[in-house]
Amino acid sequence: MLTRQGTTVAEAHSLNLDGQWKLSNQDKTIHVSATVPGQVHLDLIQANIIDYDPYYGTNYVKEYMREIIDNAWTLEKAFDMDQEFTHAFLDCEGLDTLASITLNGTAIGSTDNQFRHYQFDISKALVRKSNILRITFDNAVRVSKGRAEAYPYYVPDMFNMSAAQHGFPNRNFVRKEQCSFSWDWGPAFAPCGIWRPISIKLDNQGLLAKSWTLLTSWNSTLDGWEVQIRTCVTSTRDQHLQLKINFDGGLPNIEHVARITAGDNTLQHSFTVDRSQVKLWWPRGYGEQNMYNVAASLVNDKGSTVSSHSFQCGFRTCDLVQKALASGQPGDHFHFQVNDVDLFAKGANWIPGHVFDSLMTMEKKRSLLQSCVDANMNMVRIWGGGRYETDDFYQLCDELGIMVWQEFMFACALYPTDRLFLENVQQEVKDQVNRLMYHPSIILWSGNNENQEFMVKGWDKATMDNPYIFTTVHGDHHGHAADGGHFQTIHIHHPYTERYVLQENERGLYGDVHFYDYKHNGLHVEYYPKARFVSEYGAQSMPSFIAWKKVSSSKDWHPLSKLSIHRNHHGNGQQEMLQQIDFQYELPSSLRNYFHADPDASESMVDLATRETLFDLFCYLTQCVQARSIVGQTEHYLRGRGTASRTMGALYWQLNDIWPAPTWSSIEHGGTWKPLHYFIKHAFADVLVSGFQPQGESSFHIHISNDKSVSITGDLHVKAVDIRSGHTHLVSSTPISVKAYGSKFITEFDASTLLGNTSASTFCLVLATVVIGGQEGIEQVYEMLPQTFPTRDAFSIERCLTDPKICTKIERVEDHSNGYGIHLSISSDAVVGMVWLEWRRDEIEGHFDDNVFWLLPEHPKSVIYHGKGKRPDSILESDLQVKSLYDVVRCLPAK
Ligand code: BMA
Repeated sequence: MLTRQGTTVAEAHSLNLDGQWKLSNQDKTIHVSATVPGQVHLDLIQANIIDYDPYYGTNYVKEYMREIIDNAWTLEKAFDMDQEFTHAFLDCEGLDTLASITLNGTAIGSTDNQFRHYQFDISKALVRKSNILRITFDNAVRVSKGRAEAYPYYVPDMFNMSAAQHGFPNRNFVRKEQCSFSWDWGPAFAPCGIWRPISIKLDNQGLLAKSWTLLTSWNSTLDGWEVQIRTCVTSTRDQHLQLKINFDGGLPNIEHVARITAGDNTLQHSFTVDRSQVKLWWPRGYGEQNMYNVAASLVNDKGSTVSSHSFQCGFRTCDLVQKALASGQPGDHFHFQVNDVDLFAKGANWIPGHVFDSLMTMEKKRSLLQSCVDANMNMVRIWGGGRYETDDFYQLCDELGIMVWQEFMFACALYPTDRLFLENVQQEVKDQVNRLMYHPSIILWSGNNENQEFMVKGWDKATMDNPYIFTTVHGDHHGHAADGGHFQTIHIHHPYTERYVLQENERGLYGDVHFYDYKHNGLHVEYYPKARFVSEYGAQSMPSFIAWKKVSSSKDWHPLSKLSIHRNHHGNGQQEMLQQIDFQYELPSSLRNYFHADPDASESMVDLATRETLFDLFCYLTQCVQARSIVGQTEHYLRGRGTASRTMGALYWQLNDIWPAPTWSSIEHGGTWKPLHYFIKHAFADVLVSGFQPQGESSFHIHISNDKSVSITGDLHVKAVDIRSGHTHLVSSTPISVKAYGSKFITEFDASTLLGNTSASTFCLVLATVVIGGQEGIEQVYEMLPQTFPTRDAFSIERCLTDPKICTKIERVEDHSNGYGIHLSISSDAVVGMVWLEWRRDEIEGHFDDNVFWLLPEHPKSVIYHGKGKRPDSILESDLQVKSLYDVVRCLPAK
């Protein structure tokens, strides 16, 4: 059960203002009911003023969508105040973004930052009966544009210059979710509204606690854990206050008395907890996620508890090791060390899960994070172009043992550096760090996404012409650079200078690396960087056709249709996916011609039913090539741990989607796993058997990576499988031993050894199985994802000409407390590649334990589907849709 950070006693002295409000536009032609927290768009949908799905087709660029942004919107709430108070403040956990607030006609304040927690003193304006609170939101797109124009120099923001994004420029001039102005995977809605809870907080017997923070940190001098607790209070009088801190789990209870004065005070108390008393918090796979409940309260000099607050905290150390390598070797280390253990970070990048944040429920976040766990990840990177997540999100990461690389919300741009802007940012940073610092899962606060790279590499000419202007603090106001005044230069520090100025092949020696290559075959290992830590790498794929169908109509079902191109915000993305398919699969020429045809001409090439089938196959093929490329790259990084690259992190781009569109995600909007997610699950397993062909060699190498805390010993069995006959023959059995957290080369085979007993001259499948004798004599079997050999050439799909007659059978269905399992067996008459299972019924939600695999004749495979929630009635085999490479051959266009 989630217990979130929360205030208890103060709740009696507060008024929750969430719930129903009224919404109106600037000229008062619209009056509708509104829900808070929320976004104006959602209220307009609820009231049927927007009577279509903004995510359908090209609706997101409809004129009315842009008019909503142009308007100013007022949210209004009427309420009575029944409780006694001396002090009151309006507590706004998040206003998006440019808000002016009045209470009973009196101006209370204004806001200019979506990510700040604003508190306004309303002690004088608040009355007992019929209060009217009004919050008006200005147009963020217009205001940011005005600021950019008035600014003394041009401050570039890369991504909005791309027409393919159908978005707005100048996002860097407003502290608002940067991708809400559009991104290369997302639409521009620039929503506004009260997006986080809002309430009124009242004093309790003259005392009002405005905030509570908690930090646990290791103090080597004291050889113990330092716990620091802080609360900011406003008091009507001088008084003594007792601060009480109660831990569970056998940790000491603390009482501390402090004298405060009338007005604002900060009460802070630190104490040490002995190391022997604490059970450490560990990332998943390394130990338990031990957490402690902390209840803090303030008791006044009359013995009454006047405020209280609770946290759930953990104890762990974390270092980002960046020391130089031993003498003579170039570069620095770059890896995380938690509780003194060096960790390989396995994970993905997290983006906002919906344009309208209030639709991104906790249940959806939980399901995504659980999908990270199910795919053996231990880290997510909260990318800097989105939003800081809710407390519950981080609490879930704490509980699941998922480490969080948390960025501040700046991405792919340079930013103003006048004092007003920087002060606003400084406050944002304080608010977010104070809110979240007690979470053990947050192991890094990172400044931004790719801004230094933007600067140093000169993505915009302006940064080359005058780089220093962007790293100098100046001026007191927006639009007024200091003239001759006090200048302060921000330096771009080591290792970022080295990381960006070195030659391409040396950059991986410092810091973390982002790597994208759309030009070459994604399976070619020689293009992957040899780097310490790769915090982004990725390739695009389509969403499933099932998902795409819901946002499109039949005329859009072609790889190069207007809609396909419109919704792919990465310019040239559709062509690049077609090219990757051609690199990796030798399609029948008629199919290839159809995919590459002019979309209008393609309509006359096939009938509607075939068009639908072919587009479905296109979506499937993009997902197959994405999975193969990205898992190939991931395995390269995992093998890199045991090499001179010293790779210790692989976070691919991107975990999730903001809407249904062609993007880099491994989980599509709605939660369905793409093939990539299933492949990643194999790659990130504790023990990985990884096969690949090194550059320029015809031999096939096998590595084993062991991410367990103990060494493994066992045997590696390698078999070659004849694709045509399905015949399997054992090539070799090799004893293996890999140390804890190690990775090493085991053996290699030349092509003739592998192909020896097969009828084919160039292709076979390689099956590698490691059998590990466990301590209790338990055997574990790991299968390498079968790869075509040689992987370096396109696999001719026409090799799969035998109809495999895939047969699926539901063996049994079982209900669990919060879901159900469907046990399936799948068999085939011939070797068949990339067998992909999906349910046709929307109400079946969950994922398979394995999917997208090679199936061998006479080797039926058992698969379990883990369904969420209540099991739908009568699930049948016919509800299952099965695709494979054989379908690609079978479904040729007529001409
Ligand atoms: C990186 C990311 C994102 C982007 C992705 C794909 O630059 O940081 O900004 O979406 O690549 O282009």
